[in-house]
Formats: sequence, C-alpha cells, structure tokens
Amino acid sequence: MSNITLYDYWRSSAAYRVRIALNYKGLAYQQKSVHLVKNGGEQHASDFKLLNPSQLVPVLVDGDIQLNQSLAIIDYLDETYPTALLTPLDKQNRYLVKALAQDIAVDIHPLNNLRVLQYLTGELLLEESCKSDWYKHWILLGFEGLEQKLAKSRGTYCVGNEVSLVDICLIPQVYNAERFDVELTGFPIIREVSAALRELPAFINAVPENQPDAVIG
Ligand SMILES: N[C@@H](CCC(=O)N[C@@H](CS)C(=O)NCC(=O)O)C(=O)O
Repeated sequence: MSNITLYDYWRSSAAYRVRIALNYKGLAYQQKSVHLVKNGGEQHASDFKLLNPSQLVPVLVDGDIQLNQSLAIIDYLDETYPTALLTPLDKQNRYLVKALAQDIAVDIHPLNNLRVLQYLTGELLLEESCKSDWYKHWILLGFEGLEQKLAKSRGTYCVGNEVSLVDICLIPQVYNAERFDVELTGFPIIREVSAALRELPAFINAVPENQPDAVIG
C-alpha cells in the first residue's frame, strides 16, 4: 500500500515523467496542483517553498519521504516499488538507460524551462520569436544526438523492448516539442518509438490534457 502525494502541474514535463512512472507501476497517488503561471506562479508561494526551496515541481511525498528531482523520485520508486522496473538490472543497459535519460532530462529540458523562457523575454527583453527560436534550437540539437543513439539501442521502445526511464523522459520532451511546433520529421526513430509508447495506458493517463488541473481551450 502506498500513501503517495505528487505536487504536480499538468504541463510540467518533469512532473509528467513522475506521473508516467507511478502509473506504470500501478501506484495510486493523490495530485496537488501547483499552478506554475497563475498569480505569478504558485511554485514561488511560501507554503510550496517549504517543500522545495528551489521552487520547481515535481515534489513527491510518500510517508516520511519527501523528494524533488524527477529522476531521483523515479529511482526511489524503482527501489521501493520494484514491480515494473524502469532501470534494467543488467549493468550495461542500466547505465545506458541512465545516460540516455540524462541526455533528455539534464541536457535538453532545463534550457527550455519556464523560468529560463521568462528570463529571456522578461529581463533580457527578447522578442517572442527569439524565445521560439531558442526553444526549437535546443530541442533540435538534443534530438539529433538522441536519434543517432536510439538507432543503436532501440527495439519497440528506446532501449530494447521494455519500457524504461528513457521512454519516460522522451514522451514529455516530444510533447513539448509538438506544443512549440518543432519540426520532427527528421527524427523517424523518435517518432516511431513515441507512437508505440503513446498506446500504453500508463502514458495515456499521464498526458497533460488528462490531468485534473488541465485547462483546455
Ligand atoms: N530537474 C528537475 C526539473 C524541475 C523543473 O524544471 N520543473 C519545472 C516544470 S517542468 C518547474 O517547476 N518550473 C517552474 C519555473 O520555471 O518557475 C526535475 O527533473 O524534477
């Protein structure tokens, strides 16, 4: 039995990763929405800063455990709830999975985080079109390397035929790319693997538009 609360936001890709992991493991959880834009961003409110002084979602609470950082959270879930492991046990694939996941979560995602985009158009006074160019640039550059690596590692999913942490990082990043109209035709493997993953209930149920705090239209 778990008693898990996820501090979440429907459009947060880091929280989206954790939602997929929880769903994939069949763990029930309660969602508490932290609206990243309303009222200047609830991540900056004093009650949330007590949970994560870095002012970023997600945060997961499970009994006495309170954690931020999606990759650390997923590691914790894998160790604590080892059904449907997301990092393979064999050494070679284990570290391949970690490296590919970090290619996305560490090298691509942070460059396009909300606070970075807000800094570009706020403090640096860049036009919206520059922001969009920035966004596309870092995704395209990251996906070029990733596509070549996946050519060697892929099966049905990013690494062989088992869902792993890489898939969990890939889908939210592809969602972001599509949201910002990044052209993905040059990445056939990323598109094929994403199509396969998007058939799985754990991924469908984690889609931003399927969350209770989603604002559609
Ligand atoms: N490395 C962190 C990234 C967390 C993060 O960047 N969260 C974003 C949403 S995806 C956020 O809370 N942004 C709020 C802001 O930029 O003010 C993780 O993987 O959990």
